[in-house]
Amino acid sequence: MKISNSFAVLGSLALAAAFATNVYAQTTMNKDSMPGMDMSGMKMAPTDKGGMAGMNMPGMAMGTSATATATEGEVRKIDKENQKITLKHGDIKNLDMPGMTMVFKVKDAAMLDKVQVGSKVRFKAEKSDGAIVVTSVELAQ
Ligand SMILES: [Cu+2]
Repeated sequence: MKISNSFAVLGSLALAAAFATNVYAQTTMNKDSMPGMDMSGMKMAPTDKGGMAGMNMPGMAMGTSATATATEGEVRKIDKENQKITLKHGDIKNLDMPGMTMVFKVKDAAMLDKVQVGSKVRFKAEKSDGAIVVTSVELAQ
């Protein structure tokens, strides 16, 4: 019991360190394109197994800026030929869109290589020329 507790603490510390590094990288690299720092990428998936209670830092709250924030989703269909992906997604705050299942165009077909049908993902979607385009997608952990 004592050992596993230590592990949980170590894990939290490691994650906190990673978190700090991530924020640093984003603020230095994306100063212009990401006002208000997008930390949503660090939000833990609900499926995470225990030990994450200590990760509830205030800074990890969802961003409120109009910049695209990461949205949780699940891949339902992948259409590489047409550069499209069907996602069952949660609320997309920057687009004022409630959760639903829909088809998105992806900015880059290569983005589709890292996901599979059934993958839980975090993605960003933005309006571009009247269409909604997924600009980034990563596997949720
Ligand atoms: Cu939608």
